[in-house]
Amino acid sequence: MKAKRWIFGACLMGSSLLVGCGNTGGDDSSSGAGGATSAYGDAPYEALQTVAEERNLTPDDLVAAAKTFMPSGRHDEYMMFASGGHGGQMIVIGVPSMRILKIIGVFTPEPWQGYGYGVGQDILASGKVNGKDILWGDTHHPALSETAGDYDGQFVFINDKANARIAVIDLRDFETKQIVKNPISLSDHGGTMVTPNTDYIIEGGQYGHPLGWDYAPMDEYVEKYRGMVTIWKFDRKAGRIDESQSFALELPPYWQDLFDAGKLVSEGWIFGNSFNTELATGGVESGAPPFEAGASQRDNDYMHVINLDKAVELFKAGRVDLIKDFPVLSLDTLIEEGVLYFIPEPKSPHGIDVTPDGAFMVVSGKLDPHVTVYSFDKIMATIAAKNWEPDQFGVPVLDFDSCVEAQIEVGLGPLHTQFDNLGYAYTSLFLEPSVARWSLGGEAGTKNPEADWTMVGKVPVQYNVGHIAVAEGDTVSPDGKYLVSMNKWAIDRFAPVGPLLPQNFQLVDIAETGDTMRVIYDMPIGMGEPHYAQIIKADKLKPWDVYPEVGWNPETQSVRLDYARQGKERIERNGTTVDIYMTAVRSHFTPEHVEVNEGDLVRWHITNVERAYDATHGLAIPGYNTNLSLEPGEAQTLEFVADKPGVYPFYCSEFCSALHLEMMGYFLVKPAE
Ligand code: CUK
Ligand code: CUA
Repeated sequence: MKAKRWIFGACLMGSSLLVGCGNTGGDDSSSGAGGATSAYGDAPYEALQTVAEERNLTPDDLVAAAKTFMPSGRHDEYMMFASGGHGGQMIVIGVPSMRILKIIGVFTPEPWQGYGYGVGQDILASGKVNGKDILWGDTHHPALSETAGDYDGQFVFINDKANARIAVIDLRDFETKQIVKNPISLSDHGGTMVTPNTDYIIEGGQYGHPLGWDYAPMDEYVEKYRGMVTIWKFDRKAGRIDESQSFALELPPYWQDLFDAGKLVSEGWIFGNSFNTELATGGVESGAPPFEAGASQRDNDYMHVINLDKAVELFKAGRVDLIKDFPVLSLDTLIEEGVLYFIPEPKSPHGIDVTPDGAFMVVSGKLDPHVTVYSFDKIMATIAAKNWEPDQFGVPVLDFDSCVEAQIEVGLGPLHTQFDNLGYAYTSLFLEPSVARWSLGGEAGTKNPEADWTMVGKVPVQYNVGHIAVAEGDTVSPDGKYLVSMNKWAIDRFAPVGPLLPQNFQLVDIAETGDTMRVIYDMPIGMGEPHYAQIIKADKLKPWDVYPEVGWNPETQSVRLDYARQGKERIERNGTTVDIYMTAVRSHFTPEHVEVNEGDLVRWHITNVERAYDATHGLAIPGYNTNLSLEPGEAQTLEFVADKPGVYPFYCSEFCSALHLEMMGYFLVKPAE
């Protein structure tokens, strides 16, 4: 037998790798997974072997393929919500198949969903900055809504680092419902993270600047520049952030990086990390150290420990200053009332992650090969003992040794940490690049065979990993099983597509204990630079098949008052305002002729009156930058001035039926005399 005939070799040795290989006849019970008759007749395993040989696949390749292959019609066990980076969207991906299911327009117009071309216009407009339309965002951290610390599948939030905005996406229809602009900050990064019952959404700042966007010269950095964290109140019933119940905390102008919310024992507290406690202000052109050196001089930066419950109390008691009409708890108030504490953390950290039991906070310094684990109990004891020294702003800096539980050497360039169901933590190592697995201590440490707080193993990834995401990894009870490594560099992984390469999401099988971790899939992400993602059990999501009622307005999640009804289609003129009431159903628009005069204000109300699953229609109007996606039941209103005379064939942009091409009409704009 030739060495490459390994499949049957394994089979003959009694391996259970190939189910039923001893009987490849027509017997349903043994001719393959699910017992179906094979399309390859009575020799499916020979066919598999031929493929393996022709394509030079190893047995490991075949196992990886089997683990990630999703047969037609079968659904993934998990769904991943990944940021779209500077593409400004959110990407929904099935796990383990890594198939893209949807790209949700968030800060960026998305024509396929009609988002920003009629529908969503108001939502995008609410994200204006200084009255300017900002039609992109740099999305970093999605956060699924939680109930009692567990993803509940109702909402997902995401930040825009570039403009300090937060978006709310409703998972009943997977559409963006709200964009909130931070009134005092131009830059955010430590968002979004939610508290265990999604009462609050956390948005930390990033680069220090005068709060409220005022001007101050760089040499007034220490006096005038500030950091911040904003606490947005989420109204779950309304499905919206309630800006009137939201507030911010003034922080020193260290660059706040990421935040995480306490849970279980640490619920009511939030934790952040920072870099540039050097207060470097750059200026390489005039001989000052460049930022990357200036901000990396000290051995320590400061972890931020914030008593959120107390901050909320102070806000409710009115202990705030107003900056641009937004309530802010001043640094002095935070210090006076014992809301804010710092703890030294190793050099230039990136990321902070609270363990599932809420007992430990994990920080890693990009320039330090360790992860540092802080104990919540010890932090509380250190605060109670007043074991601190003030920093230059007067914030108590707690004694490092009294707060630290463990330091574990994991490797070069540690960034972000995730947790699983086996009592392991995983830390991305940007420089190696690989993902390290290490064992937790405390309660969680009893779930795996290793000693507490020890390095267990590593899996190399390709290449330069940023965040990692474990299934249900940010909850109080992670599922483990799968980890996705979000790699910044792809170099040789995919066929070249010019100098701009896709990012590489690698799926890692982490179901076994010890140092066994296997990369089982490479997925190119050809849009934006996804930073973080969260992975939820798919059966927690209960999206609508069709909108609950005909005439539905997805922006408000309620029926429109004056939607276009079937049988009541019409065109109404009132002076120079023309209201068009139109319906769409397979395979026609009613009415099909719409004539207005040059200069008329057109209000085009259109309803998809279908009740059939997936019977979506579009409305594309040439020359007017318009495309709607009308899901079954959806009603929309477009408004524009008919400023250019002509004949505009409008049409349905979703291939909805055999007569879809005929689903069109004429919009005529008659020239003024
Ligand atoms: S960040 Cu991009 S890899 Cu914005 Cu959370 Cu770390
Ligand atoms: Cu309706 Cu195509």
